[in-house]
Amino acid sequence: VGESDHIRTGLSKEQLKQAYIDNLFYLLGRFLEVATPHDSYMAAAYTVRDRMLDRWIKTARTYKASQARTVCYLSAEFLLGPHLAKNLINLGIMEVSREAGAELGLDFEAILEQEEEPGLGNGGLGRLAACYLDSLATLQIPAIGYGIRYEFGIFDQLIEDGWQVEKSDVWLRDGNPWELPRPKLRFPVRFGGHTETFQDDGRVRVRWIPDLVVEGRAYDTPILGYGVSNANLLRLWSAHAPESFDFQAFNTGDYYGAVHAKVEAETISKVLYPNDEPQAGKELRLKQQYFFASCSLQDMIRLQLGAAGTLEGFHEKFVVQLNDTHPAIAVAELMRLLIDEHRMDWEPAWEITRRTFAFTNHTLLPEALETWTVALFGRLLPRLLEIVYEINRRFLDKVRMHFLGDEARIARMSLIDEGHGRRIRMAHLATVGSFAINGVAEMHSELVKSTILKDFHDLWPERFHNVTNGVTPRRFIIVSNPRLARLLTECCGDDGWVRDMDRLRSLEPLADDVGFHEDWRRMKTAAKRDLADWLRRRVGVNVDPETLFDVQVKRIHEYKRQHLNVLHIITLYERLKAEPNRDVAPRTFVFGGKAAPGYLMAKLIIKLINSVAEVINQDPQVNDRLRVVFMPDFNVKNAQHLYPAADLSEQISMAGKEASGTGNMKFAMNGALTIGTLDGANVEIREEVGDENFFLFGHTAEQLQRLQAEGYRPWEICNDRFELRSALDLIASGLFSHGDKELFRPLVENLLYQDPFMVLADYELYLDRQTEVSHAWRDPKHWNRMSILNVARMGKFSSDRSIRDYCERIWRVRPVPAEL
Ligand code: 26M
Repeated sequence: VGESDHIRTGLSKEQLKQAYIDNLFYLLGRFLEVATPHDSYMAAAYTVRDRMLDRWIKTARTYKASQARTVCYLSAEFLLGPHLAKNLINLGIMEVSREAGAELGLDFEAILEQEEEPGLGNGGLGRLAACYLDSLATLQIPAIGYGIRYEFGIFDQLIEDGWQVEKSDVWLRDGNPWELPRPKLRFPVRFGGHTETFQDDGRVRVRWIPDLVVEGRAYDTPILGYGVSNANLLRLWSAHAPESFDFQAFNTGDYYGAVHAKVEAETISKVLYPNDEPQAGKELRLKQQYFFASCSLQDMIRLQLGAAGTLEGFHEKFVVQLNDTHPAIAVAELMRLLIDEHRMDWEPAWEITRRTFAFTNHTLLPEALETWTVALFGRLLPRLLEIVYEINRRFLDKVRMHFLGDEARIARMSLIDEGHGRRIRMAHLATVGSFAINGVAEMHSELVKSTILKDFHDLWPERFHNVTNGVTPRRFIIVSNPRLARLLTECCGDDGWVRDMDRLRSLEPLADDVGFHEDWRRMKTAAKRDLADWLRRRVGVNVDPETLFDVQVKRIHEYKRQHLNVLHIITLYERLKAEPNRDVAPRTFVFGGKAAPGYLMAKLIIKLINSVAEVINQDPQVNDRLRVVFMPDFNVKNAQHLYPAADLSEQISMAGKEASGTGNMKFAMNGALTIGTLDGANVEIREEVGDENFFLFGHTAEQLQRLQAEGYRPWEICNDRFELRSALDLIASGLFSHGDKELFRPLVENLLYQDPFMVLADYELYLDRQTEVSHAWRDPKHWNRMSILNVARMGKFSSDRSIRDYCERIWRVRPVPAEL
């Protein structure tokens, strides 16, 4: 029997049917007639997984034999989204599986719907990591994703009485068929205690005596490439008490103490922190960071010693990308492992370390830059504090020499901020320990060099790079928008665009083709009907697919300015109330996004959106032309329904604040037009699609800076702008809060008297541009032309391009194709 005939590897319809029934029977103990939808999902998942394992093993063999450098992507978050559909696509068996399902009498869509997504991330940063895993595998790059196997991912969002309510995300409840536990792959991680020096072979060495040891256990998930045989590895660490604890308890009689230690150990990987910016340095968060950094490095060292028998040349076999500062502690941990555990001297250890790491910054917001108090850091990781001090001492000597004792600069660059109760600056540790530092969009990378890391750029200009973010067309076109995918394949003659998105340029000539416009309109309308159905069933609201779908979905943050969008809606509402027959383009406004549970202003913005929705949707004078919907529990699975249906994508952050944005890319590559500021990757999207196909508005980052420097007085803007004042008054009047004048006061007063993200400064420009959007909408031919050109010109924003940039400019790695 040849391999392709095998029940676990074959891709024909008959083989898939056979394998499904086999898995249903032998893994789930069920048969077709009694299988629940969840049983069916599990059997389907195992059927797909079998086919992945074959590729995975062969890939591992190929990589090992090639001796190529491995990219290790260290990230506290991986927001993968549902696996099943994505893996069917990447295996190239979506259609044949659908047919197999039909012949078995299964409801294929219902099976896909069963999957609970692994929400192991907050938003952009975690989703980017997932897109990069997809592209790494597709580009056949030897790579491992390393992270934390949180038992509870990002909370599920409920909306009750317009307020966000958080529910814990028990994603492992029904089992996870995509992962393989590796019980024998485990590493100890120490916490607390103290250090001692001792003599060893005439040299002084350091021993760390911890008061807690936690064990990290590996759980592996295969990550398939698209249309290739390569399958890479995502290895997530779960925290446990080492088995010896139980014996200790038995011996000392301290049963309670042992149980307590076990609970303490297991707490480390219990829950994802639901903030997308760090606040009050939480001890558990630092433990999580060190835990997964240490396990991952120990694993790399194991692999290196297994293959080469020596740690010399480690940096030639591994390159470690730090996804923001969350894993930056790895810089000090690799030093510790090399020096304390593998008895290396400082200089060669530092040489290896500095040539191993590269660091990506994802934010400029000062409140989001991670620091840890020396007190907490030293108590939890005493040996690592010593190493950080030594890295700093040697580094500052260099700075002193280079800038001849420029004391102010030395204080600014130190790894220790002495100004605010002594804190370790993790971005500085990451920068000093890396051979390359990058931002995530052109504008952001320039700002990194000129603001937060300016002093470092003065010292090492050659280490600074830009790699503009991208998103995977596999998930965000093929899985989420199959109609568009089919159309694109038809136009291009084949599906080559999926791996080479620049080929979509061949659509440009069709932008004026009447027949093609008809196809485009049909596709969009169908997607909008699907979304309308979904919203009716899931959210209980009716929307009209004929209206302009105006969508803003992303985490709720003041800097992202969802409230600017709301002010536009209220102004439209007031205009219609004042002039009921006024001719406005009918719109459906869709919002979605989670607020950090402790971020009160963000939660109040959600309440405001829902309150405005309640009033407007019930007002018969306007509700044929205005509708407002808040889609609860915005996550990857739900998001997939939105991108295909959006006409207008809201990317309206305060200029200079959004590092890149990636939702902006997902919308534009599905044919939505963007209304946006000159911020993050918006700048580059506009460059690519053309100024005339992008609704730009707002002050530039420099203009806003100048305004602020001159003394920004938002209330004065209000005095001049009647409609703005009136919109704020309407909120304050209690119209949207059943007469309660207090409810939204904090929000209104914040805008009037602080307005830290300059919403009011951009209000008028935003409204004017929105008026143009409405005019443009009235000319469907023109609108469709713009929409087609957006899709045709978004090739740059495939994460394949981003990963190629990393490979060529930073990692210096090449594809290693695996053969089946
Ligand atoms: C840190 C400490 C404690 C708890 C949470 C955190 C934390 C978690 C996520 C901090 C930041 C986090 O993410 C920031 C983020 O998502 N940044 C976004 O990254 C995207 C990918 O580069 C960009 O497109 C977005 O512009 C940027 O906001």
